Amino acid sequence: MNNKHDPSQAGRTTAKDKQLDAYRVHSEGKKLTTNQGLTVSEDEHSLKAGDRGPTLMEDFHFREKMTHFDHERIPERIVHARGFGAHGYFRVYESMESYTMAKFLRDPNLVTPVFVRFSTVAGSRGSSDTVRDVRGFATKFYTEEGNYDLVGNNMPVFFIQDAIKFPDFIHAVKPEPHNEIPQAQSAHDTFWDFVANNTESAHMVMWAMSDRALPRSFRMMEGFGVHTFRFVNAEGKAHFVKFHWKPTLGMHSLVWDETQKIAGKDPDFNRRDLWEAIESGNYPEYELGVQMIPEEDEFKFEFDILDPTKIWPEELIPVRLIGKMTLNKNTDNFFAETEQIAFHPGHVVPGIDFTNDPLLQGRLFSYTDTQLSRLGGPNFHEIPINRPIAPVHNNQRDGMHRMTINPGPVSYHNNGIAGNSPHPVPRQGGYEHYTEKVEGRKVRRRSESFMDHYSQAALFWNSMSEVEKQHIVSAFQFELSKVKRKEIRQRVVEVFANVSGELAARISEGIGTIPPQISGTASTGSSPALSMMNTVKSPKTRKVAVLAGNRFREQTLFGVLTELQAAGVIAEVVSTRLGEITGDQGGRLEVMHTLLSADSVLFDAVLIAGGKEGLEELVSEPKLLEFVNEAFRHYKTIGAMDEGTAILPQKEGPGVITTLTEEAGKIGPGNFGSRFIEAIAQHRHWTRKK
Ligand code: HDE
Repeated sequence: MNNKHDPSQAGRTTAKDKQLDAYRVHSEGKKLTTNQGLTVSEDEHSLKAGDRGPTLMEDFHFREKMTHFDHERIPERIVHARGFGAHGYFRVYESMESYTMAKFLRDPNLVTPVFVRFSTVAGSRGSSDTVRDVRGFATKFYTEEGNYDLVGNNMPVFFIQDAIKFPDFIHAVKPEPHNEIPQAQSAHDTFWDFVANNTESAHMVMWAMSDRALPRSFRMMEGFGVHTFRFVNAEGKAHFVKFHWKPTLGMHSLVWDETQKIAGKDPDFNRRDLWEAIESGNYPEYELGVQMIPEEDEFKFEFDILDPTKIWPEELIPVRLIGKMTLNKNTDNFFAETEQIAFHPGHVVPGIDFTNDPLLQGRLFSYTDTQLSRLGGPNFHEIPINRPIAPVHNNQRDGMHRMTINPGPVSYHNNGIAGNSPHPVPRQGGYEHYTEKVEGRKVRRRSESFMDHYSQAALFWNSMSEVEKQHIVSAFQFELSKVKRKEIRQRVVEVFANVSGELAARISEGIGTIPPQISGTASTGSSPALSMMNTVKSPKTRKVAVLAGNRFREQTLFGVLTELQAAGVIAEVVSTRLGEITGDQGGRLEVMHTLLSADSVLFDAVLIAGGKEGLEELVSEPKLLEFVNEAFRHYKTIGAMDEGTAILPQKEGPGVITTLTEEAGKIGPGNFGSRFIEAIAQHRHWTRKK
């Protein structure tokens, strides 16, 4: 049963956590055994005929150990192979019972355990985190009424409108089949050939070329259910609904050059960030939002509300924030939890139903099907991470890896021997599908109302700030310049001229294509909610590299470090060698990184401490200036105190905070700390001239 109390206050224990506890095995201080429970006396040497003789077949211990090892891998997910998960809990703010029967959305006292898996889509399990890609955002709610899965992405639309095209789209974006190149990238011929020939992808391509595809952190991106679902209340009244996750830290992205460097310096950048945030008690939070349309208003909009390539602009249909999810516990075991979790948009609870969105309809088949080969059979729901906390009783039996022992002779319905149990529960909590009226001829066709491929792509473009527009143009240019076939590049520019003549003309500059003579745009509308510029700005959990050496100026640095800590900023000292450095008055600081192991791309901001001697030592390493200059080029906040100001590429400008600015010529902290923190909260200083 779900906890009635807040798990963050109670040792992070949820009903799911208690259930998992039954499967956790702690081996500290225990004897080594085989899988049969036999105590092992020796684990270094195989059983041999003589010291230098052959290994014997009868060495059951060797055979068992090696056989298990030989089979330790399972197929990676065909899409979303690289992912990272965490446990948490969800609570609704106020009862949503006038819209939905779902119990976890009706009772504000109910704490529902969740497991979330974030992922990239195209790359293999071992690819890097910071590639240009859509991010998966899949949530399993372990509710009292059974598991509910909200299997979403960090972008609200999709590349295609009908599930039958999914294999084609994925084949096009994955590495090309003849040579398995390139890994985890859309910058290649087949992806862009698909885009050029399947114009329904235009809107989603705009999102994929935007900064949304480069999240700074899983903690700083939105999530979307994408499809239109249905809420149904106890009276049977339905509302169309779209789901949103809004991160309380706001939405923030990396810059492209930075993502490429991080991919080499720390391929685990996003997963490490999530892990460390949870370990240090900075629990990521997301508010759940819903947009709702009463059933009778289905046809009141310019777009078809069932088309998954369309958003419902927030200015038209407001997002109502109805609850909050907090992630507060890392996994104990990546494979057992993150790798074996099986999501499915068809895992629903009473009060949540589907619509006829043809993309959603196809997904309802695919997700169980894929687990059969990935998790090896029909009993994957019995794997601990997948088990509902609600009891399971049915007549399903047997199959690979069956764990449950169902006593008794009866495994059919209707039966007399077992009093007809387990028995269905009509109209008393049993799931009943919404009795939507459906009528039609069997056709392989797309509705006419799905045919507008460009208006919302233009809406997205129009809603961007100039900085975001420039990033989109550069992304198109980067990607298309990796496309070898000239005719594909040309076709892509022609397709996007239908979105905006300006966009096509700007992409064309520098990639040798000829933009068609179109100057208009498919829509003049805009939706400010689409821009990331208007997001929440907070310094919390931002990482600052403190460049300091021996005899650093203690008086100024210690004060600022205290202020940073109070603001929730994480400061880590980078110096020439690990160990401790000593300030000019004997105070000490632990060095976390050397210039050899750290890079500015792994930090949000840089702080250069004062102190002539230490700085001279730092500057003797060529990497030091590169560190500062790169942070500057990536629009990051740079703070410099006292003599540290000497190594700034520019002494003033947006996001450059110094002790000079206030009291020119004088050394002293002034209000440096608060100005530095305020600048960090801005995330990036886009107006900086370089
Ligand atoms: Fe998925 N998708 N998908 N997808 N998807 C899978 O299921 C599929 C789509 C999404 O962390 C697979 O268990 C089809 C949209 C996420 O484990 C597979 C179509 C959205 C994850 C599958 C779509 C998603 C998946 C592969 C077109 C956003 C990772 C492994 C109709 C709303 C879940 C698996 C995790 C995973 C099929 C389109 C999100 C093959 C056929 C749209 C977040 O079943």
